[in-house]
Amino acid sequence: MSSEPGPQLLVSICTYNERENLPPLVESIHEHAPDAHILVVDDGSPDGTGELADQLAESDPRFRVLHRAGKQGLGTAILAAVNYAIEHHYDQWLNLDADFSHHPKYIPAIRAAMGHADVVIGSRYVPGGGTVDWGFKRRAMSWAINTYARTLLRLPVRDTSGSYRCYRLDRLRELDFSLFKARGYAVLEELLYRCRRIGCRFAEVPIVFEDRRYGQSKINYGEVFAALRVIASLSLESLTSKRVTKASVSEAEGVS
Ligand SMILES: Nc1nc2c(ncn2[C@@H]2O[C@H](COP(=O)(O)OP(=O)(O)O)[C@@H](O)[C@H]2O)c(=O)[nH]1
Ligand SMILES: [Mg+2]
Repeated sequence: MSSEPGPQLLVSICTYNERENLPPLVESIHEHAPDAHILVVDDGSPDGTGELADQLAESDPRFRVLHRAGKQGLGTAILAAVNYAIEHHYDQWLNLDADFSHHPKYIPAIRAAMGHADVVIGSRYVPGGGTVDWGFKRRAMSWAINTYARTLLRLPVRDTSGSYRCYRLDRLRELDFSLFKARGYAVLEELLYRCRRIGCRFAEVPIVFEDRRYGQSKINYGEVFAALRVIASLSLESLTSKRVTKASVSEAEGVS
């Protein structure tokens, strides 16, 4: 039997008021990915999620916490997580929501699919995937935003808006994150768009998305409209700009 270590995986969880969810979620991640490190990105949650995360980190060497001052949105929290993963030299980065909508039981299948892909999506919209207890309005909204993003950004995947994904960091290191336009939920579509432009291979693994166990959703109409705007602007950019990677920026600026 080979004793080669597998790729070093960082699992990130962005949190805002997820106190009840965090301990069972961490336990479940350890169960399904015992070798992975976990990073919590907390935005000063008023319910004390950040302090709870610090307590967990004291007794768990696989656990890290990033504190940010005040609620700055899921998009920038995800960017902070990828920045951390790149700076700390991990091989793969997997993000999931804190509320058990993204159950850690799918992590092994997602990691297995990384064998033939650079980005693996935990997908609601491939056979075997789905959502539980979603009303018509929520299903229609999700369908609309996915169709919109897929079409405008020419994304070769079915689930473009979920954050349950694993990325090969060597590919993300090629991206120039200073070019990112999105700060809100559209960071998720923008990551796929920029990965497509550098030729990443995508795969989707079915997940069943269940509604959160505790607490409340933080998404609102303001976030949705901001996402629609950013996706339209990226679509325009894709027609005009060749600047996606650090290398292409250097070329454009005449740096060798
Ligand atoms: N750090 C951070 N996490 C956030 C913020 N907004 C949402 N989250 C987290 O992002 C994940 C998805 O948020 P959620 O409200 O469940 O969105 P929904 O599933 O689309 O309804 C959860 O883990 C939230 O705690 C934020 O401003 N900062
Ligand atoms: Mg949620």
